[in-house]
Amino acid sequence: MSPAERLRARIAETGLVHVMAAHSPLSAILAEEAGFDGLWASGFELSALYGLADMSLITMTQHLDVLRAMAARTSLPIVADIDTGYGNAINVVYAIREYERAGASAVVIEDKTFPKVTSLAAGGRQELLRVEEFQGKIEAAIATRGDPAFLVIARTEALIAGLGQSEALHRANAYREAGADMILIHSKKKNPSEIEGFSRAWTGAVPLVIVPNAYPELDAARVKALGNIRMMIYGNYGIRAATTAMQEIFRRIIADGGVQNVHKDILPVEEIFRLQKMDEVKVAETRFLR
Ligand code: SPV
Ligand code: MG
Repeated sequence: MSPAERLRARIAETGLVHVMAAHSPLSAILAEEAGFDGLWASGFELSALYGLADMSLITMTQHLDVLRAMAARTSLPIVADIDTGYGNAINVVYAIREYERAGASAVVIEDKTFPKVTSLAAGGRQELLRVEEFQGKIEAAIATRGDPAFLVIARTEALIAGLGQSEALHRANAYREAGADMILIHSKKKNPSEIEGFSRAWTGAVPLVIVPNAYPELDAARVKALGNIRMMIYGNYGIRAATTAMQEIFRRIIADGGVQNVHKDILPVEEIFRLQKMDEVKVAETRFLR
């Protein structure tokens, strides 16, 4: 089975897959060891890793390089966050070829104009594409994929743009008609009311994807009860967790005037050796170095 087929099979088998954001091969390895079903090659996380705002500043090449490196180090299916698809439908054709070749099993394309503005920022300038134009981008993605199991997920930012549920439903239906395999519905409201309302109103034939960053109380049990959400993406938890740990430890090293205290509160280097598969290197050394 291709990774994309495995992702589809896992969705069918469990009814709800848990996809963890990753911004590096190491974070991808940690997500796989923790037991997630897939990886989210998050634009937000990679932008943050570069110390940049998530506003189409990272190039497709930079994103592909990290995705390829993640695919080389894990066996989990990767859902690529390709933002707006890097331009129009022609750019989408090129992007789909490149992402499939790099090892992605799915893409999420959002209906904002390029350059996109990150969704969760207060007062973000959120401009949406004409529905017909975005349908063309979805059709381009579907027509281009080589593996029919490769998932094309259409993301509507109608709620993020403040356009309300009926516009979100209208757009989601139009994207489903264009062939989208799933619809990602996003909200920046601090509670899940918009998402729960959308899910209850959604009678479309394709399942939903959510990214519960702004409304963390919407856990798997509540999601399962809604009945039509099949994928939960933990969209910025990897970079926030890593930043939490580094911020605390770095500050303590300065405050303590050395590493004499923090060393016992962080992983020993042997654990990093394990993640680097140093054991395999040792075997190869014994075998080949003469
Ligand atoms: C990302 O992780 O890049 C996302 C999710 O697209 S969010 O940042 O919440 O828009
Ligand atoms: Mg993103």
